[in-house]
Amino acid sequence: MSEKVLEKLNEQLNFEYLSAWSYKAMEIFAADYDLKGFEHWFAKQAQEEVEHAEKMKAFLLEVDYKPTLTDIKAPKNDFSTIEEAVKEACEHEKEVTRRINEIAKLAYDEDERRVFSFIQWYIDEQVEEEDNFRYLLTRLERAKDNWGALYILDSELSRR
Ligand code: OFO
Repeated sequence: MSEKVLEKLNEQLNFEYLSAWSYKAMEIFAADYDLKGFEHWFAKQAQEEVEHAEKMKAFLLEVDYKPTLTDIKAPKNDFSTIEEAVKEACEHEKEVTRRINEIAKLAYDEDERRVFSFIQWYIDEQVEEEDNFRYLLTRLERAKDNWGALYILDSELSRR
């Protein structure tokens, strides 16, 4: 199999852990900000990111490539508002989509059909990921400094 494609997938496996790490930092920020719904929501999101990484790990092992874990860059820990944290998450997800698309393109160019097929799940998943964060950001932008609206949203998020 193309080493180049597998290395790229391994790089993404590490990036998925970085996503989990970033959302863990947002979970802690939300907890410290007394927004329990957001705390819960980010905790779930971090869990999902670990699942994304695990799925890649399993695939790489199945095709006889041993995954390597690298350093994880410290995430941003402080934000001035919860809106700023969610805005940062939105940008992060756009970056994930860009990277996933890059893997799909490389797999296609290298005629690596198993990776091309495998990565389709992530392409679809990113539609939902970006939509979730955009929805949250829109609601936050509309709530602005209205704490009543923010608490309604917070309680909604605790049901994720
Ligand atoms: Fe793994 O999708 Fe978000 O980052």
